[in-house]
Amino acid sequence: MTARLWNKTASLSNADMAKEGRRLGLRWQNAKLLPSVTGEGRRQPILKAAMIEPEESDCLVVVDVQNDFCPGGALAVADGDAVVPVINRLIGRFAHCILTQDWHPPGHQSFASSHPGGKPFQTIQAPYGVQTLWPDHCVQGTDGAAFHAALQTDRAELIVRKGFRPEIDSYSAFSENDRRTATGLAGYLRERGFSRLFIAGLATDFCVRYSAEDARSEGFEAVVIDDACRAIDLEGSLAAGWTSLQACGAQRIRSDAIAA
Ligand code: VGL
Ligand code: ZN
Repeated sequence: MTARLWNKTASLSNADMAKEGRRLGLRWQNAKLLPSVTGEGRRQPILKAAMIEPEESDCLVVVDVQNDFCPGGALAVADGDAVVPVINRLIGRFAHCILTQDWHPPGHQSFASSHPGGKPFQTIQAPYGVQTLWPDHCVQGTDGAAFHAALQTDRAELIVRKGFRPEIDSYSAFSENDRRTATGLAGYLRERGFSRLFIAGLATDFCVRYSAEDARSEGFEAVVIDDACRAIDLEGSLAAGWTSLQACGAQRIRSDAIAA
């Protein structure tokens, strides 16, 4: 399937077309510059860019779409529930999908309430490095830890739970915050033969970011679906996240780049 990106009256340079292709998250190498004739009879460039058609070796990774990260939840991400319809459409488009679930025991080390005088969003020095303190959230078995009720979870082939060790937080779906303890996901995905991961969910600047970065270090292609994510954005963490994602070779696309 192709998407016609451009058919304006003004002539556009190849560079501008490439820029627009990138803005829309389309792969320039799949794009063709075609001459055409407008109503005014002038030849105009039209960018025809291939939409992404999910393949057998692609897996959609849906990160932490849980009640506590949605409005009304303990660690609500602004507009967090807006990702649900977008992700539901994506789940219908991919042959394979997995979910992650933040899953903390009561009294978890990442909770501000576990530290005398600790305040949410403060940072502390954990044995493994700097750790942000959070409000109590996603406690195992609670409604806050459940997936958003409207999320279509039926076709998920795996649910990865993370953050269950009392002393270690885990943002990434692959590796806990000590950067040593593996969740086992890389091995699972490799054994399943996946090579490209499409990542969506909450929050862009924490669990989505670190999952995508670790996906890259584990040798997977990583594609972050921007409008299927929402951010916490603590002191510039969203901008820092995108910079870091770009540096590690993750792609950033919009969900409408994935064929309907
Ligand atoms: C997350 C903070 C604490 C996330 C999880 O899912 O991004 N953020 N726990
Ligand atoms: Zn957490």
